[in-house]
Amino acid sequence: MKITALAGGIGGARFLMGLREHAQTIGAEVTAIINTGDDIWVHGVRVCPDLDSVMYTLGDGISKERGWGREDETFTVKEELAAYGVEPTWFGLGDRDLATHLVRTQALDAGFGLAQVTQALCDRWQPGMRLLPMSNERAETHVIVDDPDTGERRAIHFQEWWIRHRASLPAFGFPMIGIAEAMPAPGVLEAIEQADVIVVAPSNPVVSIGTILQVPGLADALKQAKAPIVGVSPIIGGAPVRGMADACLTAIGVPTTAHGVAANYAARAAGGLLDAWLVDEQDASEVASVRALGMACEAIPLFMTDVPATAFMAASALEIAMAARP
Ligand code: FO1
Repeated sequence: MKITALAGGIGGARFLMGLREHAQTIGAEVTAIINTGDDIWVHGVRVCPDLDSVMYTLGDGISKERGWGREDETFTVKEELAAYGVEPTWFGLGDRDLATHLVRTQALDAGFGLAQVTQALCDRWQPGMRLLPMSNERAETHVIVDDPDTGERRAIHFQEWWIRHRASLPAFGFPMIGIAEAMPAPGVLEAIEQADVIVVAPSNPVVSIGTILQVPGLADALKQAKAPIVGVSPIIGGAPVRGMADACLTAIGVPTTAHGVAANYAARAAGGLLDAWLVDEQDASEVASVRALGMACEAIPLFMTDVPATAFMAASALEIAMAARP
């Protein structure tokens, strides 16, 4: 069986741990298509936060307390850069993490595509699945805000909004600079076409999954896929489990509910993405209204408390997907 997942960073990485566990028990192979809209050039190196969060998490090198960057990390280079007054001082560039960015940047400079570079980095980390960037091209999420100092409305990089401002500035849109010229990375369309099941991880629906869906050709490939597509709600009890998906959903006028996110993705029967949707038991009251959207829906425990719990979520996702096969 071939499973293809769409995922972003921290929440996506945790979900992929469970999906890998379950895939190993059923002998399935997994390809994860990862959001690269968060990517950024800082201090002369290319940083891919979601690819790195997934790679480090699956490779057991992640900082468990932060959910990003490396465990046993130090920030000496960051301190030295700040001593020179070099911006952005708000970006948490770790010393161990820097090695990943240096290797990636040198390979990109040598002309290798991000998909190839990711595969090379994974030779070390052995994530137990194939990790693919959504695109090799640069398409960076920006956020339209009112500048807190001048009051003028302008676009800032997603990372500045997320890290420097903790997503506290009201967002008026999430333009992806360069998305029109982006293409699905090598292997992405094949992973969608050849999948037996496609799983949308409980990542941020706007700036992780929504960005993947904006890569030209990708959403159409999903709509035409033979595989059923199942999503896992990132919203439980009206709130994101972690991260700031609520700030993003509000910005695009979507209610921060399990139903609201399902409606935003929409049912494939209605020209949208999903054949099935898993919600947490706290949101069981929304199951009927999600089914009314034209997709299958079940309520199960969705807190990713540990790998076995997450593996159960993954198993349940595959089960409801196969039952909802279009
Ligand atoms: N998140 C923070 O909250 N503060 C940081 O300083 C920070 C640095 C950072 C460096 C590398 C990296 O791969 C991720 C980093 N993140 C940081 C997380 C990142 O901003 C988010 O994980 C994603 O972009 C959103 O999913």
